[in-house]
Amino acid sequence: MQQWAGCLIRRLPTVDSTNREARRWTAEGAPHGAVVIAEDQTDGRGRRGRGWESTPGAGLWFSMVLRPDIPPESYAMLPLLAALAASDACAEVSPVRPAIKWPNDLIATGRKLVGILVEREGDAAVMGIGINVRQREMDFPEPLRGKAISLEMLTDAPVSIDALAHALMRQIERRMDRFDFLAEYSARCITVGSDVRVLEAGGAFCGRAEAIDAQGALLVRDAEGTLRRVLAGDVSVRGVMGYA
Ligand code: BT5
Repeated sequence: MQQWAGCLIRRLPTVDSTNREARRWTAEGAPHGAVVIAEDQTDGRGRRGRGWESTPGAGLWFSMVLRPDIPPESYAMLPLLAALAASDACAEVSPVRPAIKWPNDLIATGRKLVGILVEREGDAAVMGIGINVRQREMDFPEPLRGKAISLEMLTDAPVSIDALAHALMRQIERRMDRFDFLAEYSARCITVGSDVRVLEAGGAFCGRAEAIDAQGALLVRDAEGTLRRVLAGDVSVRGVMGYA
């Protein structure tokens, strides 16, 4: 049993976004490890203004408040920690261990299974994780069909959303307390060692992803041989999720 992760759990039938709720709660003093779980999100959020499709009752829509004792530059590692924790939590409750694509997409059979959104709220952070569990192909809106997948589509066996939530809390706590997961993350991340296309605010470039540094940035060798540090940006991996 974990010590602090899930010390308080706010379970809601519906909310705009569990991340927003956790941020409001953080501002009111929610403790380290407090969790918000909703059955439905009316305005589930992705990164950079994108949305997250949260089929009611069909997934784990989860946010945890973190008040970690880490230096500010280490906050960028939190999405990576979330990816490892979510991948292992899926493997605890189902036969699926999703692959990790830098920084925080979890994919299986080339489709997106999990989305992660970590946001700062004052000195704290909110770690938002969405895991598709029960959806069938037709439950996803048209643009996501063929691109999104759920645990039960992969296994054809029932998966307990509650057991998944508890596995996730344990996995987050274990890694937060040690905070030395870079080597493990690098070994398990399919982006490292792959040809990638990086889309940044200033434009796009292609190269080979060589490593991840201590701040969680992706180091990409471009066509001119220059090693470029990618902190934020959308990275496509050749051969995965539509990038030929
Ligand atoms: C993410 O953004 O993947 C972060 C999603 C985080 C969702 C969780 S749910 C609990 C917590 N509360 C929130 O409000 N958010 C967090 P990004 O990398 O920007 O990807 C967003 C894109 O993923 C969308 O533009 C769609 O293309 C795709 N997408 C949306 N919903 C999806 C789903 N259910 N399954 C797979 N892909 C989806």
